[in-house]
Amino acid sequence: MRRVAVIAVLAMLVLAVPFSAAAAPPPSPAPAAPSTSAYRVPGLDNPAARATVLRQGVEVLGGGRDYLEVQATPAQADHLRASGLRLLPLPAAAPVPAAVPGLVVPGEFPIGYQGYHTYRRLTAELDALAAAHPHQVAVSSYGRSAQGRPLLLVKISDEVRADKHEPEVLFSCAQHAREHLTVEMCLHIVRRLAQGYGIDPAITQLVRSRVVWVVPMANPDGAEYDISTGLFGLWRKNRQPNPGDAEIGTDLNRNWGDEWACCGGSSANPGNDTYHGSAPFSAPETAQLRDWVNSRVIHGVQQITAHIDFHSFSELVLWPYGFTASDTGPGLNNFDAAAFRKLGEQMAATNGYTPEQSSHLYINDGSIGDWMWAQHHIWSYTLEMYPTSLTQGGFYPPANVIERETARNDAAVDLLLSYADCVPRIIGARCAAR
Ligand code: CXA
Ligand code: ZN
Repeated sequence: MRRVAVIAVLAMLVLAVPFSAAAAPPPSPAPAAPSTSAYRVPGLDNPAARATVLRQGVEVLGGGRDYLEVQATPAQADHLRASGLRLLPLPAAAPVPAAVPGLVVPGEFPIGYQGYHTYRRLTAELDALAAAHPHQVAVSSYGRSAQGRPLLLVKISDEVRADKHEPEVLFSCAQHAREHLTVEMCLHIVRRLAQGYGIDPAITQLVRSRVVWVVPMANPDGAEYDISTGLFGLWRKNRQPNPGDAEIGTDLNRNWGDEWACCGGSSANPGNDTYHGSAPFSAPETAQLRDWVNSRVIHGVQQITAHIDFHSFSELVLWPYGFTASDTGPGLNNFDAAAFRKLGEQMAATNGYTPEQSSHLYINDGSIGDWMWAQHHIWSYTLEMYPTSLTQGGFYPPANVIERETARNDAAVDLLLSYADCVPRIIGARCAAR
């Protein structure tokens, strides 16, 4: 019934009938959990207090060293209060933008967000960049999404058509559908390297000595779904059906094959936002990105040495492992942990983010970073972008922050690129000659 009403409203809007914001359709095309509210939970400066929150099964939206922002049902909120925690009410996680009457266009970003790129606009801009810089930028795909969209891959190099023997660095964005600011981050990286090459000496030097790969929208079906009504849907997962279950989607950043579903850092319930999928790499989006990363092993040597997976929000620099609270783990010794920490701290010093091992935020299993390290010893970081709180827009900051908040990471990106020949150099260690 409601669906019919929504379609009727949208049909009217397509006919360009203005309407007041009060008559807007519900913000979420598919509310994940009925009657949940968002709260900030302060005072979580120790693992025990954080565990109390996470045990309730609330949805974590963001957080820092001593707080989490969560989406909770009334019953969960009561439990948390009963265990002595303070819950500060927050604005809705998916804002209904623009209190002024305006047009809502299905499949487009709302008013105030039109600087963001839909999949179609992203493709067009990348093609234009490749056409303007044919020797430095090449656009291809590493497969297709569950709904058949080409999964975009950008290569940037001084001789993009050659297979050069240089350290390779990967930047990936938007595994999570609603984290649209990260798409802008990846696009910013491509633009800056392409347009700065031959003009800015530091950029020219980086592009000459590295091969840069960019996956600007790892989850295009989810990103498009999130704006499909013209208002934000707070969608996180991909859009793959789950056989035998009405709930849609897998959390791509719980679907990677290292210690998959091992440790309570993901959900076995297809209706949950951190559903890990039916098996490791059950999502076509992760399986094909895995295959492509594996294909960069040449003569037994993985060419990619360093990686950033961009997320939002919380302003954090995170590193493996996520599946264990321990600083070390299989294939990750004290020495590796020290290098991860040192470079993470140095990146954080450039952008003002908070650096920490990812499991210290919360235990997460099946993430991309754990797999990149465990499988390939790629120095993989997760950057959680602006803002730090739902009160500043959460997943949906307005488009007027895009320029500032993407440029904010330029120095961190350059630092990772500059160490990509030998990350342990940062703690004074040496690397084997390539
Ligand atoms: C994250 C990612 C990778 C390792 C540790 C933590 C955070 C990320 C997530 O849960 O996948 N947070 S987010 N963007 O809010 O979903
Ligand atoms: Zn994310």
